[in-house]
Amino acid sequence: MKPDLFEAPDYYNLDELLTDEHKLVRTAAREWVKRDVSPIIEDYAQKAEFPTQIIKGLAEIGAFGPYIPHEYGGAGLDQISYGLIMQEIERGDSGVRSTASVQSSLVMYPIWKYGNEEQRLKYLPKLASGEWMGCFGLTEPDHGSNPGGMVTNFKDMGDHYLLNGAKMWISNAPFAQVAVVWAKNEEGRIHGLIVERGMEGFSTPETHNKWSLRASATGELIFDNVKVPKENLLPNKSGLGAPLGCLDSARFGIAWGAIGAAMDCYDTALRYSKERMQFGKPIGQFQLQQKKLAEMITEITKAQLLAWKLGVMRNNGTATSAQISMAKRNNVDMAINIAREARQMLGGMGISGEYSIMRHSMNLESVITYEGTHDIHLLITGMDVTGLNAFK
Ligand code: TGC
Ligand code: FAD
Repeated sequence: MKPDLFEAPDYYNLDELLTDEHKLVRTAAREWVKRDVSPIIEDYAQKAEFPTQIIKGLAEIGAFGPYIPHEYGGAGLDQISYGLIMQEIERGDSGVRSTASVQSSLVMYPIWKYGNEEQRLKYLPKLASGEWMGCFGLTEPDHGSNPGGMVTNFKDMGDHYLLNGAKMWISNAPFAQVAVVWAKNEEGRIHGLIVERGMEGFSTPETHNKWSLRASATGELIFDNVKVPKENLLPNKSGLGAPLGCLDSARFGIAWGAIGAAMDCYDTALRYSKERMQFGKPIGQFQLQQKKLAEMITEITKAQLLAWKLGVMRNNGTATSAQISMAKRNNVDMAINIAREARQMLGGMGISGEYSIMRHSMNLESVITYEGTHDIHLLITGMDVTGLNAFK
């Protein structure tokens, strides 16, 4: 892969909206991505392998639980810092950002918010340091967009719970020590359970043949009469709103992350347009190529504003789930369109692993699907503005 010469676009001087701490956090993440991710990521994507050696670095830049309080090992940062870290990591690769999103928003967040103090102290510091990695099991083979229909279930056996069922498309599953799993009790109420690798009857087969998010490990979670200790139930929230609350946090991170992927594609295409000569001119001098670049920087700038304002609302606790949903949908859609246009600007080189664009483009096909598909998010906004529910 070519050397990483990334320069972040900031067309509206949005840096003025950031604090010194935001900029420091972003610089640390950006430098780490340049040093430890960019040089190796294309190789790992080609091999369809997650580079486990970067786990320590992810922990060091605060990517595991950025907003979890210090007392539990987190970085104690605000939501905009969390967003900026996700942006920088996804600038390197969406699959690496997935690993960090899952660990932070889908594993640490529910343990922090829905767990008891013993659970927080047992799991969060080890997850923050990367000593343990986690995964989040909501999606099932027959229940993706409609997680409320899940069939994974647990029975109260007196001194333990007996868990049965299966989850699929689970990021980090093949190497996670800890899984936060959503299952129904005998009354059909959804609860979160912490399942640990090594429990009898629990297996995590890896999913192969992915053309997208190849540097992220994806797998199934299979529960065959798994005895889960009673103290592993998350006691403080139940019902579908519990897993969906975690998704709010992860979708917020994705709204920022997608900007990173888009910025990388734009920056690569802009640089290429000044260097690549055709018809005796740099291709950036042709109006059609300028139109592409002009539209890209416009859309990136709009997405940056959306993410920043959402970060302010997350910081003061006023962001609604529907507002988060809109930003996830808009920003991922923006990024996937920019990746497609940027790829065309590089001509044949656009499909080569010499550049990051094709990898981003393929990755974003997962990002536009997971954490709620584009269509599901359109329907969430539709429901919010009309008051009419398309899902019922
Ligand atoms: P509905 O009846 O609307 O809601 C059930 C209960 O949940 C509450 N609720 C929420 N709470 C918190 N945050 C949200 N975003 C919430 N949305 C809804 C709601 O108020 C209600 O509470 P209560 O107290 O009245 O019971 O549920 P529904 O069954 O009609 O479904 C609605 C729908 C379709 C929007 C929802 O299920 C949905 O979002 N589906 C998409 C599924 C999804 O996003 N799956 C993601 C799996 S995890 C993943 O993809 C990780 S990728 C990780 C990576 O690698 O980065
Ligand atoms: P389906 O729900 O079957 O949807 C198929 C199509 O139907 C979509 O286009 C959808 O928009 C459309 N559709 C569905 N319902 C409606 C409707 N009511 N109206 C209109 N259109 C509709 N899940 C986890 O729990 N944990 C993870 O860590 C995780 N990681 C993932 C990693 C990857 C790489 C991928 C690809 C997925 C991951 N997922 C994870 C699962 C992801 O959240 C689901 O794939 C996603 O929610 C969609 O579910 P589905 O694939 O079953 O599609």
